[in-house]
This record gives sequence, C-alpha cells and structure tokens, in this order.
Amino acid sequence: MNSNIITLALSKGRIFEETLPLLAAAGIEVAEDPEKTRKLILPTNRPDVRVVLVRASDVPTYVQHGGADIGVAGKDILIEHAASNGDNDGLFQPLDLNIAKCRMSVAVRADFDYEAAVKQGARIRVATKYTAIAREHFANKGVHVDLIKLYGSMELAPLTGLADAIVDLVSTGNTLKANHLVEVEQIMNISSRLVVNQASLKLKRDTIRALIQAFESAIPA
Ligand code: PRT
Ligand code: MG
Repeated sequence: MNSNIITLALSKGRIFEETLPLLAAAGIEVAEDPEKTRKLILPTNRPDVRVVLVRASDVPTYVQHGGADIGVAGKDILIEHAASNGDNDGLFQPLDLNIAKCRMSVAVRADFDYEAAVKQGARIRVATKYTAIAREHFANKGVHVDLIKLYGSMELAPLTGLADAIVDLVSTGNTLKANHLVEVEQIMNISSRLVVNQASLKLKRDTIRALIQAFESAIPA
C-alpha cells in the first residue's frame, strides 16, 4: 500500500453517485465519470487521493487486506462478508453514511400464503444472495428453510418454482411489483458505511481523520 496516497474503494452506480457529495465536503472531486471510462483507478483533484472501482461485494475485501485504505459498503455486504470470512477483523467502521438506503425483506408470490406455510411449520425454500442474513432471520423465527444461493435476479426464483420465497433488497418496491411479488417481512434497514483499514488508520491517521470528519459533516438526514 502506497504510504502517501489514500486509496478509496467504491462500487459503480448508486454508491459512487451517493458518495460524491460526501467527497465534495472533503474537497475531493473525482476527475472521471465511471460510467464513461474503462479505467479502474480514477484520479481526483487531490494528488493524495485516488478512487478504485470494484464490485460492491469486493469493497470489504480490498479494505480489510489493504488494497484500499478506505471504502464505502452496504450493511448487507458487510454482514455477508463477515459471515463468509469468519470476521471483519482489521475493518474499522467509523460511520454510517446514511446513503444507498433500502431494506432487506422477505418476498413471495402474491398467491403464496406465507403466514400459513410458516404457521404449519412447513419447510420453505428460500432463494437469496444473502445467505447469512436469511439463515439468521429464519433461525430466529424457528422456521425451517432450505436456502438456495443465487447471485442475482432473485425475483425470478418464486416465478419459476425454484423457491417459495426470496430474501432481497427492496427500495422503491417497483421490482417486486413488476414481478407480482409481495413483501411479507422486513428483516432490517440497510444503509452504507464508511470502512477503514485499521493499519491505514494508524499510518495515515491525520489524513484519514480529516476525511472522516468531512464525511460526517455531510451525511444526509
Ligand atoms: O450489481 P452488482 O452485482 O455488481 O453488485 P450489487 O448489486 O451488490 O451492487 P449495487 O451497486 O447494485 O448495490 C450496492 C449497494 O447498494 C447494495 O449493497 C445495497 O447496500 C445498496 N442498495 C440500495 C441496493 C438497493 N438500494 C437496491 N434497490 N442494492 C440493490 N438494490 C436492488 C435490489 O437487489 C433489487 O433487485 O434493486 C432492486 C430493487 O429495487 P426497487 O427500487 O425496485 O425496490
Ligand atoms: Mg446490482
């Protein structure tokens, strides 16, 4: 890890877009638009700060292992990362940035009687990308589930008979509606957090502290 430069890991899309105002509060402007360039390392107006573009689920890995000093990741991603890696050691989470907000929910086909299935103690098949969150949710409810791991388009699973229910992120609810699914349970609210490599926090303390303070001052209500 370069000791003079701060490397910030972001994913393209909503996290990048919603992080821009926080960066602006720290006097940082990203020099290129990630949707228009093929570059994976984006310089900023500050010679000591650069952005690396990674998959949302890779942000904790980059920061934990020092490929980036800081990053922004959803609570969903952080929980799943901890579960599949055993821990979030070396990953300091100083701020909830209150951006990229949504909720983790259980959804079923409109014609599936979820309450009855749960009450009868039936085993239900649940498709999700978020297996750790789903496993814990149903274990706490005492509901037996067969988890089916998917990497995307969860909404398709109940429509094709692959699963009875899905656990997925919902923001407007439009995707569920368009696929004739209904939200039957909200598991948790989700927002994105600032994550910091613990060694970087020590080695680049002043710069990172200043960034944390600037971000904190610009967190949306
Ligand atoms: O897309 P890719 O597979 O690379 O990765 P990703 O989907 O993990 O990343 P990205 O950029 O799509 O999402 C990054 C983070 O944004 C997630 O980890 C969440 O913390 C947060 N976030 C906030 C969301 C949403 N809102 C959201 N609505 N992530 C995904 N969605 C999806 C959801 O999975 C569903 O398919 O949008 C669809 C539902 O949206 P509505 O508005 O129709 O309800
Ligand atoms: Mg996505």
